[in-house]
Amino acid sequence: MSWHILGAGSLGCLWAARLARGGVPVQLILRDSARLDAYRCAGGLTLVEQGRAQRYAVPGQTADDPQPIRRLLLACKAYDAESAITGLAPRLAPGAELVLLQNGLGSQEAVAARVPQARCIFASSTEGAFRDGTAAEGEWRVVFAGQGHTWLGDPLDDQPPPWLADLERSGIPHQWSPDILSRLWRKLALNCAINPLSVLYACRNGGLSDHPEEVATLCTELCQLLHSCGQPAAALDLHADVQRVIQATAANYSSMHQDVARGRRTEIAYLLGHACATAQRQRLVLPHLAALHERLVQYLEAHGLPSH
Ligand code: NAD
Ligand code: KPL
Repeated sequence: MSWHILGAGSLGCLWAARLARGGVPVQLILRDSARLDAYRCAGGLTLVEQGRAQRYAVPGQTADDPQPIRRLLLACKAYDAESAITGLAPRLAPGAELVLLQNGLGSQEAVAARVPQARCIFASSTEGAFRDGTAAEGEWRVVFAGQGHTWLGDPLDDQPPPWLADLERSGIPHQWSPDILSRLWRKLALNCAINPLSVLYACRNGGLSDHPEEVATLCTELCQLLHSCGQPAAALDLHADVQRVIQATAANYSSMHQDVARGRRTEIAYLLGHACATAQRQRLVLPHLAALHERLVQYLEAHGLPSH
């Protein structure tokens, strides 16, 4: 059974190349026929691993292709997920399964509400990849920059799907996680404690060691939020973990910092925005988190970037 992957970006291409290499049938869904033509002209996608580039002629198609979709990896940004699935909904076969690879929270529920007939599996990944736009192959050249792991789970059904064998065969490190929401909340909390400050102080993650009290206060409020959302496990030792990540990634710029530096839209609405909206819905007052959100919104607007 073929996989479809929507989003020929960093993670979409990383998954497509490995599935194809593992002998798993896979199709890439591109935005429109102009991009499909350009992709075909490039001869497929190129994955660079440990400095070695290899091309994979993964077949491409557009969203209006008539082929039914049974298994879909949604590999776009969180802010594109709902509209992307709306375009594909008529193609979903009965019993279709979707893997939602978006960072943060909020987009998964929006997608699931659009396609109630499909099983939605949420994913959280620590793998790292980026598009090497400077190369001749253009935007379909992806560099696998960071080994990591992908956790997959379904908040409504803890039975793992049989196709995890495809990931095994393709060398995609993964684990079925019966408590995927806890994992997504924990990642969201880490991102909320680090990414906005790294943007506002224009620093690498390690630069946050100069602001220990601010980080600690945010962690306290994030823990309050996690408890009030029924996610106490995601709050466990959050502050120590944030400090560990700051040290371990001291030389790196956070993903939000990188987006802002490149003039790209951020996923703020699904990270800090989602945290603040959830707190507000629960009438939970988290003043430092709210003030951080406000500062970030103003910063993004001042830099001509969407703040939602
Ligand atoms: P990306 O921007 O590199 O790729 C997304 C692709 O989706 C783009 O090519 C875009 O054109 C395409 N797209 C959007 N809407 C579409 C539509 N309707 N039809 C067809 N194509 C469409 O993004 P990415 O870096 O691969 O990130 C995807 C998600 O994974 C994000 O939520 C990100 O936070 C998360 N993530 C990324 C990494 C990483 O290292 N890149 C690591 C962990 C998590
Ligand atoms: O995930 C991250 C990101 O940059 O998005 C880390 C490194 C954990 C910082 O929040």
